[in-house]
Amino acid sequence: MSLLKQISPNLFKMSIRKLSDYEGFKKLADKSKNIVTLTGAGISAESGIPTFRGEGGLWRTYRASSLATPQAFLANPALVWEFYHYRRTVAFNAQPNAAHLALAKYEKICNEEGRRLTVITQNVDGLHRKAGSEKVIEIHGALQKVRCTKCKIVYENLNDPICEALRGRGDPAAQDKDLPIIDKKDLPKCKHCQGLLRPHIVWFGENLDHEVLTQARDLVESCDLCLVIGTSSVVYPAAMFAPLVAERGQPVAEFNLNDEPADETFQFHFPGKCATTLPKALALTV
Ligand code: BJW
Ligand code: ZN
Repeated sequence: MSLLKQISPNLFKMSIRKLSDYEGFKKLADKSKNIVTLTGAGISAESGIPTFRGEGGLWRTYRASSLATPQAFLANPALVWEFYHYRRTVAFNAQPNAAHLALAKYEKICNEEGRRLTVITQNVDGLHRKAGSEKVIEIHGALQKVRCTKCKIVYENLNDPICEALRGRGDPAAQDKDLPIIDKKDLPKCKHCQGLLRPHIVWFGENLDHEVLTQARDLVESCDLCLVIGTSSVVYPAAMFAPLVAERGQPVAEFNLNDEPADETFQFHFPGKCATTLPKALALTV
């Protein structure tokens, strides 16, 4: 809790009101030429996709952070594939919400006016593209893609289940000990070389794709407005993007359930569910 909130709740409320100046934000957005939005799990929460660090962040008894590692895949590829089979099914069946749709609509308005809006997302659920956003940089990969552990090729695979052995598996309420073990030879195989496939996701301790990171950094270094939507801003390198924009003296607007901004250098903070606050801030009906 901030010191201001503790010593003067009224002053705190006034400062929050100033930070959530919807009219001021809209005026600024409409004259911005190169807008970057950095999104995280919170933007998909209202589409029924659990956030990582909130309630529902567990699968069976596992934290996502213990399964989303190269070590976990090496030790137990069947368990990690069960987890991702479940995540793929949830994401493939989810629909974009008003926050995704507002960004897609505002990108079109920007295009018509010779301005630019790009989504840099940490999410792997594909909902920005489903909503119609065209300029999307998926810095942590995508559930729709697979990568071969042998020949390294990356390709789209939308099959659900991705292989017969995973049919009916992945139930988050099941217990590992009650389920037959899936043989490694029955896990998803590369269509080119038959090597073991893995989800095309950036796991903890892995580097982001160099080209993708360069594209994201270029935007962070050149944008004139940054929107930070539904992210806890704790995972690097994404966590440093918005503070870098603010350091250049450019405005940052945060949309989060939290009452307080993640960084005191942010110019705007809109507390609440972003499916409500974002369309309101952009004055769009979706
Ligand atoms: C709402 C809402 C609503 C809810 N409306 N808001 C020390 C310092 C610096 C770096 C490191 C370090 N120690 C280790 C590292 C490296 C590590 C890292 O950053 N760790 C931190 C935890 C400290 N980073 C990496 O490993 C990255 N690689 C890398 O850095 O390589 C070089 C290197 C390696 C090793 C050491 C050092 C350097 C790779 C990161 C890849 C992250 N991948 C994951 C998993 C993907 C797996 C999968 O999806 O299956 O990506 S982690 C997980 O967190 C996922 C997310 O994209 C990411 C960010 O989470 P996000 O989106 O912010 O979600 P939540 O749940 O945290 O927050 C939701 C927010 O929404 C909350 O704020 C809510 O309030 C809000 N909200 N509902 C508005 N309706
Ligand atoms: Zn292969």
